[in-house]
Amino acid sequence: VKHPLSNRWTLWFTKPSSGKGDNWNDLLKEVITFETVEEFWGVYNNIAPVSELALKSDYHLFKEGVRPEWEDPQNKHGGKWSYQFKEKRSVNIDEIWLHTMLAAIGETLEDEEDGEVMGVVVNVRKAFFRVGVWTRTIGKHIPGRGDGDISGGKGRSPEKGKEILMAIGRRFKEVLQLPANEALEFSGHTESAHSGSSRARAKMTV
Ligand code: M7G
Repeated sequence: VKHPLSNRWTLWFTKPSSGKGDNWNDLLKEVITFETVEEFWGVYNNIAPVSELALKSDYHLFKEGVRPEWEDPQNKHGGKWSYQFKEKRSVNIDEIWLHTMLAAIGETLEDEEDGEVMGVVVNVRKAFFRVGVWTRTIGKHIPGRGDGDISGGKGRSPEKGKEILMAIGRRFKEVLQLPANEALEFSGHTESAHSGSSRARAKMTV
């Protein structure tokens, strides 16, 4: 018996850059799409754990049809909640990433009708592991999408949009088992793209 997931999910991998000539598009690789719990474990049991990946690698687990990029139509008005684990030696990143993926595919990060969660990401960097949840909106009016088109066309008020994002942040913080005094930060992708890095200024914290 196979247990279907609510959505189909695609795993992506960013290869570490080998030199200067590589651009983002050459490094980002689609790995596999799955739609059942059993297929998820099959994939999980056959890929390298995060703790064994080289520096500058990423895993991205996104809803099928959404590329794990700022430029994707479903991401370009969005942002992400993220946290950097700086004590790389003491943190169990494999367990943290597993819990993050299970929260995504088990749809526990949001109420399903919210339709905000696009995917989850882990970045392996020299000074930290960064784990993030990408959302479709930044919880406010998106300019240029027509009259009254609030929060990406879901007919929400900016207050409601923000509340939904805050709830996702709080649930993600629980998944990461962070102490209350540690802050998860939200930032819009537009800022990330402009600053040339994900280390953009935080708009919300939880
Ligand atoms: P990062 O991996 O988000 O953070 O971005 P880091 O600075 O901590 O490593 C690293 C670099 O990868 C960026 O400066 C971009 O050159 C590239 N990059 C990352 N993302 C998520 C994207 C993306 O969505 N689109 C494009 N075009 N480049 C990206």
